[in-house]
Amino acid sequence: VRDFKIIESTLREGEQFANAFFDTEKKIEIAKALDEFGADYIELTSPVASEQSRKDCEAICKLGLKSKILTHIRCHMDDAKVAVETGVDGVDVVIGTSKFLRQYSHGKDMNYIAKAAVDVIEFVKSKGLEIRFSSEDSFRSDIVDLLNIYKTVDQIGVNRVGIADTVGCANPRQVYELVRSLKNVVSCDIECHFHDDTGCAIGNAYSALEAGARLIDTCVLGIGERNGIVPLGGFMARMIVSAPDYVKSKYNLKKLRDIETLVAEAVEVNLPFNNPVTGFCAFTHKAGIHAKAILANPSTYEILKPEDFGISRYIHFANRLTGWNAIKSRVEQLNLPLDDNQIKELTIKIKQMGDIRPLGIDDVDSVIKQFHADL
Ligand code: HCA
Ligand code: CU
Repeated sequence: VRDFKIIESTLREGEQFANAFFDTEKKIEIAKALDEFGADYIELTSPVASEQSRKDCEAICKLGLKSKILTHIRCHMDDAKVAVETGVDGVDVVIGTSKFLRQYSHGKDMNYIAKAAVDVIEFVKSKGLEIRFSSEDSFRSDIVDLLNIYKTVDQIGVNRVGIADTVGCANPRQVYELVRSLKNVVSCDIECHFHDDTGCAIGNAYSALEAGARLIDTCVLGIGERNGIVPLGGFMARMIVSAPDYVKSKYNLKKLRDIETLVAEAVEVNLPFNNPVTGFCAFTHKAGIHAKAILANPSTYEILKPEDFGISRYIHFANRLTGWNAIKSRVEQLNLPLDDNQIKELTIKIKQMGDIRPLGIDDVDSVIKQFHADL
């Protein structure tokens, strides 16, 4: 699994997050940050969503970013006509294909969908823009209907087709099978969009790539409708393990924390404590056994290297699970000359204290200093 691309949708799917309101300035700041990160594509809210959405789309297109700019529209000529005038590099088109969406959303049958798709695709292509066609709720759509529509759009020529797990119902095995089936009927690239309602979004993205998909939709912190989609950071964590050279050469991973902080502040949430890479304890090692091994060789208990993301690891020494190697490392940081036997004796003291109450770093530092002074 390598050679994948990211369609960063914080400024489209992410705008559908409950707390999101991005003014023009904030959108530009986020777009620039994603560009610096190396996002292959940045997807923007439909220009027909609102007057300001259209203006913002035009403003971002004028920034001259390296990332390609896309907008996202319904499979409808009215939308396509507005989209092609915004200055975007490409248009992502989507239409619901499941019985739920056909019945309760747009009310159209598959013949109508095929005809609308062909019209919109040919129109967007005639303007020299990239075009992606995607079904919505792909995993609850009829597989024969799906493969037929994809075959049709692939034959007239599209840059990509997309599948979307709109309700987050799919599991990695189902994803693998659908992408495989799709690969048998289309020659263009396959893009995938996974919601995280059942916690499978990153796993599904990985499975899609294994099956031969090339593009994954992400949002910073995974924000989006309901509980969102594949998070950019967690996805990077997954991929750096699988394709380290590709990921490190292509994406500016040291920007991740800043981008997450920027978006978290914009939508008024905290960085999740258990976030891959940037969660406050993602590189904190606590138990004495872990600390000892980490000090000897970080790979013992770390699959990700914090330095790849510009983050440092932390040895948690102020607790009752600590061990003398962790205390020794702290003593060295404090620049106090204690030998190993003294440190072991000191460690027993600290563990005894830790049995009585939670310890702070300051607490333990003063115990260490006092121990040294009393020698
Ligand atoms: C929605 C649409 C979508 C579209 C995905 C895509 C989904 O907001 O419901 O175009 O790739 O999840 O189906 O985000
Ligand atoms: Cu979505």
